[in-house]
Amino acid sequence: MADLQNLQSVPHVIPEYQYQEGEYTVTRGSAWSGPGCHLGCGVLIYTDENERLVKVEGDPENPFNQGRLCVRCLAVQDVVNSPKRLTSPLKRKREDRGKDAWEEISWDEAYDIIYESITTLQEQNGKETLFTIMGTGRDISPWLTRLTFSLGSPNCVFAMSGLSCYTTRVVGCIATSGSFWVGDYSQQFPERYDHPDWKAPEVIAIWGNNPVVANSDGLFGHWVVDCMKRGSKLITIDPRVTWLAARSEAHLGIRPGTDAALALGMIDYIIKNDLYDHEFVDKWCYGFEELAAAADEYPLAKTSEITWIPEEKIARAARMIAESDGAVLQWGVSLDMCKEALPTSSAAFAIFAITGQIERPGGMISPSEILRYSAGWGYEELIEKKTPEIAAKRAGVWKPEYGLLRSGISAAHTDTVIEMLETGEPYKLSCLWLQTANPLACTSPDPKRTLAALAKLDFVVAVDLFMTPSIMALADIVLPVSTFTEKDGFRVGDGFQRCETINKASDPGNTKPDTQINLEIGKRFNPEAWPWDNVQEMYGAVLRDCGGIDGTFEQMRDLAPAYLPFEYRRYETGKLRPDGQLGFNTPSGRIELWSSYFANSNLPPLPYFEEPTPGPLATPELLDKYPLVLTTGARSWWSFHSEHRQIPSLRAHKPWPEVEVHPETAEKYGVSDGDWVWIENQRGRCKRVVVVTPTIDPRYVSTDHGWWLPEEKGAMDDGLFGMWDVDCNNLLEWKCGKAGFGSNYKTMLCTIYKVVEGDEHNVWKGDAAYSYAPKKGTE
Ligand SMILES: Nc1nc2c(c(=O)[nH]1)N[C@H]1C(S)=C(S)[C@@H](COP(=O)(O)OP(=O)(O)OC[C@H]3O[C@@H](n4cnc5c(=O)[nH]c(N)nc54)[C@H](O)[C@@H]3O)O[C@H]1N2
Ligand SMILES: Nc1nc2c(c(=O)[nH]1)N[C@H]1C(S)=C(S)[C@@H](COP(=O)(O)OP(=O)(O)OC[C@H]3O[C@@H](n4cnc5c(=O)[nH]c(N)nc54)[C@H](O)[C@@H]3O)O[C@H]1N2
Ligand code: SF4
Ligand SMILES: [Mo]
Repeated sequence: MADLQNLQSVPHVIPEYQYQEGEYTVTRGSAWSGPGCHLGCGVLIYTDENERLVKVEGDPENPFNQGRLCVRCLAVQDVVNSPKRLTSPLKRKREDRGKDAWEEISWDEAYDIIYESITTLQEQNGKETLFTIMGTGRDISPWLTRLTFSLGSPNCVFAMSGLSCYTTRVVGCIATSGSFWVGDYSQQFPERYDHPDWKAPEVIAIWGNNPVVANSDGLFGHWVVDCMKRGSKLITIDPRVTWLAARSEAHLGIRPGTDAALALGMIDYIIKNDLYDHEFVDKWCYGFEELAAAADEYPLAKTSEITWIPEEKIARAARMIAESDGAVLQWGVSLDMCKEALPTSSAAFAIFAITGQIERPGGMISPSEILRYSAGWGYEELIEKKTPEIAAKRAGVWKPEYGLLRSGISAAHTDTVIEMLETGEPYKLSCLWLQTANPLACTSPDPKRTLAALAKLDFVVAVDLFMTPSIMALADIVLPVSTFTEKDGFRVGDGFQRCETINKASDPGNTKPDTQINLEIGKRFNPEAWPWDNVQEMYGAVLRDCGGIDGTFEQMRDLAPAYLPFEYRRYETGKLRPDGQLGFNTPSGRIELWSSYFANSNLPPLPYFEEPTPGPLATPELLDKYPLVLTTGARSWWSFHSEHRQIPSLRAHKPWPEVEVHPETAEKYGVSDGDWVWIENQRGRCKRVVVVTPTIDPRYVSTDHGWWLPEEKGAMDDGLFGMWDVDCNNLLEWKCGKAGFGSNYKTMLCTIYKVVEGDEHNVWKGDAAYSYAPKKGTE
């Protein structure tokens, strides 16, 4: 339980959160939520006398980012003030779906239509007929899950196949250790690098992550560089030579999708060479012998053959981790984006468990959080306890092999939702609330299949900052949302141990914050579940219910950024378990290398590797036509997923989608730097500009994701803002791992060839979805 008095605040030179600097009002706050980022860096927001946003600067007094910002925050005024923003609720007739035929309406009219349409469809088809979709989410998770559950539906969906972002790492860790772990960069201390208990990690293993660009999952990328300046050595496991890889002691240029084999190979090397931490393993690990037997199948030579990494590099990296006094697993989404992602995460984490890198300075830590109000808010109260018969209808929970969905996760299963839309079984999904997601141009694989499935819906509401291909194709009602400079809120989560407030600085015009929209709509449907008069009051209730803090939003704002006290080695003091017993929060009280959590969910209890399919070894029959290994979605500075393409100052840096190709490969395929090419495989193709670079292995190509062209015409018949030509998810498929988690976003096969005159656009004919394809280029 946190108490206001227990929280440590940061002394500010100017104590007020809002003050005057010359002609500007400056508002201190956090950059969580749209546009863009997850991270919530400390910002100073400058507004003029008309409450117009002028600029944003990094807050030098905020320990998190210490004044530093990346380009998307520095350009945020161009997004907030963009003439392309949605500024009014819109409606469109059902028969006009796909056409650019919107009519501006009032908020009241929009709410009336939403209330009537959803009520009618729920009366006809049952409450569960409604589902909601979010993408990566920013600060939306609690509000959207509560909205879903308060409307009586169990179906809140993260639109990725296999929920393959973050969830798999979290579940993989919780299944073995009862907690989620992050690297110790001193982020839990307001004094940061000067805190006497902290020491820099000796080794940071950057695995399928590009921290300086992505700043993902609670990590501000600069911290890695800060630690390097304090002596940390790097290992980078990435098919590309990233900026950090070029500064690493060892770069392991892995074949995409083979990370589980690498992890098992490293475990085997560590055990065979007696490099593991005997004391920690004996006292605090369970199932070591079984793990050793599983890893025994991955000797160095075989591991090297699978991963295409030289044996000596694997050995060196394993040794560096094992021999260090403090090593961090700095993992990224690439570990979630293979089909068998759960065993991949457990295997990678096991390396750090058997080498004892847990709960110690410069190792892996699991800071407690001030507020735990993330995804799932209200599931127990509004669905599980109230309507167990509806809980049993949550998409996917009835499948025996998806046992994990029944073990503390409240998400509906995305791949199952697509099947349900296609078959109408076991029940009909008829209405969708889409908030903070662009499934067609970004989140979901196989946009043709996704569109065909979603186009069957009877009613679709979308809540966004901008018009998108998904909204143009599907929505009946659109609600315009406010940015982080235009609203109040909290920044929590990701193992931060701190709480920041998002503080309203600029005029939102006729837009509303997600929280307010969900509160207002929630009240119409189910006032009991939304008893608060305004969002500030709701935040006070959240503080009380989810943080045990008896305080108001305004008090929290004055304290922010506020920190909880932190200590290391809590498994020795009983502070990692709710029952106060020593050890970890698992049935055995130890880190379960053999996981009873997995076993109880009908899953293999030990980590394992499966060849990526399709892949050069799993589907050799495809190799003649598609000999290159394709990885997608490596982040770039200038955009966040499918956002920012309509912001000229950011687009100027990277005007077109790109594919990275090694010089030898470029020569072999007859393409040069700057050429437009098609990347193609058995599922589809997309257009890219070639970037010839020695930083990628000749056998792989890497391309960016989330592309659409807001400058092109948007109507379905005009090609949905060019997305059919440039969306790399055309090459991906809906196919998740055995347990329902993980999908091959980062590992496919492909070929590349030049775009030639007369073949500049995708032409699709035939089934229902294809009829939505552009007319351009059709005969
Ligand atoms: N091929 C390939 N595809 C991928 C990936 C990959 O690596 N490769 N990565 C995947 C990953 S990890 C993720 S998490 C998903 C992300 O997928 P999404 O979350 O769907 O993508 P975004 O473009 O970030 O956001 C979707 C929409 O949210 C809107 N938005 C932004 N902020 C707000 C806000 O505060 N409120 C509201 N209501 N709307 C807002 C944006 O304008 C945008 O239209 O994409 C996935 N897609
Ligand atoms: N600027 C920006 N920042 C973002 C986002 C964004 O769109 N733009 N998206 C946010 C979101 S939702 C997420 S999930 C995070 C993701 O951020 P990261 O976890 O950093 O993910 P990526 O950049 O997709 O991939 C990281 C690295 O993994 C490498 N890689 C590709 N395939 C494989 C593989 O099979 N194995 C291994 N070991 N490495 C591989 C890529 O070459 C890349 O350099 O970023 C967040 N931050
Ligand atoms: S990581 Fe970059 S874009 Fe994200 S909040 Fe921080 S400065 Fe802004
Ligand atoms: Mo993500």
